[in-house]
Amino acid sequence: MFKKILIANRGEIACRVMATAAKLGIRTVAVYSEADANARHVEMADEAVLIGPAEVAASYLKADTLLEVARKTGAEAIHPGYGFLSENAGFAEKCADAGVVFIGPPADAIRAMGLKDAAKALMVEAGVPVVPGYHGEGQDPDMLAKEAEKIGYPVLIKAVAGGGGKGMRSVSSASEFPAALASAQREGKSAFGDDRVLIEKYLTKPRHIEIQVFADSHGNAVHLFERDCSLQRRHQKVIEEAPAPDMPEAMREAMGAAAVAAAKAIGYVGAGTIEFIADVSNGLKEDAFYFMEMNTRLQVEHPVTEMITGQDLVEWQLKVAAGGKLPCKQEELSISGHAFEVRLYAEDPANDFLPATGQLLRLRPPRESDGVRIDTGVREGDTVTPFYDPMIAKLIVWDETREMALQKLSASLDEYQVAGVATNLAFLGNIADHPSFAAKDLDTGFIERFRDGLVPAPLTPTDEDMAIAVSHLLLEREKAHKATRSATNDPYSPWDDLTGWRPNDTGHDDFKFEINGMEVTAHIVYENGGYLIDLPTGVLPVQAERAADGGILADIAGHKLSAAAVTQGNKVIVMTTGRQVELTQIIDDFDDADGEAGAGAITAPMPGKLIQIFTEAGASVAKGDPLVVLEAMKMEHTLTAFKDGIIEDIFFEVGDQVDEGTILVRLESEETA
Ligand code: MV4
Repeated sequence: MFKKILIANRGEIACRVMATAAKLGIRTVAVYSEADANARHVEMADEAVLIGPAEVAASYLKADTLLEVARKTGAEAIHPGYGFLSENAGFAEKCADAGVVFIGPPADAIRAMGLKDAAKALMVEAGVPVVPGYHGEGQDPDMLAKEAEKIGYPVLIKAVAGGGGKGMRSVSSASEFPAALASAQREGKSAFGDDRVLIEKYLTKPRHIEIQVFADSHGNAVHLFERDCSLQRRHQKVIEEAPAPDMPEAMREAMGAAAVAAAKAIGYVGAGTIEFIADVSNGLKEDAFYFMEMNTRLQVEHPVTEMITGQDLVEWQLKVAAGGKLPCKQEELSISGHAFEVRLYAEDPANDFLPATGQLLRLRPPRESDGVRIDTGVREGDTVTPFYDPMIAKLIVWDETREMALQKLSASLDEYQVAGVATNLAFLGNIADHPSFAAKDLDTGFIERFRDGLVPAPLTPTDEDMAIAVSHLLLEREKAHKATRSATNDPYSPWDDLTGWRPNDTGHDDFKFEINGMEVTAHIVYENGGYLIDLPTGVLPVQAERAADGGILADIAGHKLSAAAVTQGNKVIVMTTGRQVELTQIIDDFDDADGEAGAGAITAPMPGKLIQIFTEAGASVAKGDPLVVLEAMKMEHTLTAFKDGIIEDIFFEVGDQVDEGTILVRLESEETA
């Protein structure tokens, strides 16, 4: 076995590979870009080497740099993860030339599967079923039109170099064919530099079912059953599961045998996936599945296979790459229970799923257990940048039956807390809770079909939400007082009493929110170590304290609940089980009753060291002006004025270490100053 490997990747997959390496006693070398200096995968590795700036072309895709790092650190092998260089035949070759083992298939196997028409021809030869159609050399438009007629409409035109749906056009009748062909050719040319196409029978209700295969360099090959990845949105997988619901045993055996035959036909070694498309207009049938393409890498969704087989696929990869035999024979492998994986993304479902960036102000995954697994490359406080895939984590659940696993998935999603950046968490929850998903009404059109019921609508804050938001603001204020007092070390501080809430002089406070375009005032009166919150709908007694995990333990009129909240500008994001709601605070007077840590304060968003101060007491600043620079976790964070005003006070000096939530600067409105 290797003593040391280099992981030529980042994020969750780099961490995933390192977890198995650690288990096997293999040292790891991480590589990182400037944007990833503080990333989890860097922290997990035994050593890490900076390879360039944030842009992937200048860092994670630099084949020569990676090989140079492997040489310098003495890494014997390179794990490419997925994406990046994982399916780059040239890189696999370069590794071989440099005497470094590429933990993946031989370059020839990658090439054989790179072009759709050649791959399809190889599969036909190996006896693997392919979608009826034309995948020959000829590209004359009239000839192609005749072939389409022969296949029978509807047909699908696919660019031979295509992938991810690019260069793909469905055609329902002969009259549409010429225009669709021209358009597929144009897209193939511009996206892949290749305008050749193939034509297939168009399956109108397909399921994406893929088989995990594994081969070693001793001529052995097995499959590890199937994954159903039918739930996709624009060719992005959203939920994967294993085994495929309602798959007849005869079909499973036929698909497994076809996949092993496919792997053997191309001299495959390592982990691979054979993607099939199954026509489900008449349910799953053992003679209605067709080869689509082969992915010559470990896939994002490999954990569902691990959960149902009990195998560690990265361990298999490492053993096979080191020249060993497959850990199991086919007859030693079996399916146990059912697993789901969901991909938690930083993206905004309300905004056409646009990728989102920002700091993960709160990131609390559900409790991990035998049946609940989280694969992630980020932690609370990290930033999702625009440079890389915006996946935050994969949540994988397992249970004895699909129904039980689905319930566990739903409960785990409800437990997840993530705020600071828009995510698809609620969208995933809506799928997990959808009756048609429970009813196994799966095909690649599911998400579009139920789109309106799946894309979450923003929630209107309830009284309880307001009570939690106010509790959060009060607790933050409390913490800031304590931090400021201990930092300034003023023995005569008026805040010496550490018990109960610290009311202002009048013993009450007002917090104002904008709810559905209306101003709603929450009037607070402190009482019995808690407070009464007077809302338009009535008065609620509230007790609240910080939980150990930074959440809030609240008792709202006798309803005890555990919640969490984060402040982001004038927004307070409140999280309770299965629910997240955003409240907008109206901050119109910085010097009124909401006191010292009210909106007039700039607080440290995380613990860190002050490394620069741009302003001074009495200075006039404009909204957006930089005030101080906080260095936290090797990154610099410039805190700016959130509005025009006058600096009333700066509590620290350059070099001071401050806790999260500490007031650093007080900013007064010009008019009230
Ligand atoms: C198809 C198809 C229907 N009929 N081929 C999409 C990407 C590429 N890998 C193959 N794809 C499809 N090929 C025929 N003959 C429907 C799709 C398809 C699809 C396939 C798998 C998962 C999701 C999909 C979403 C849309 C279309």
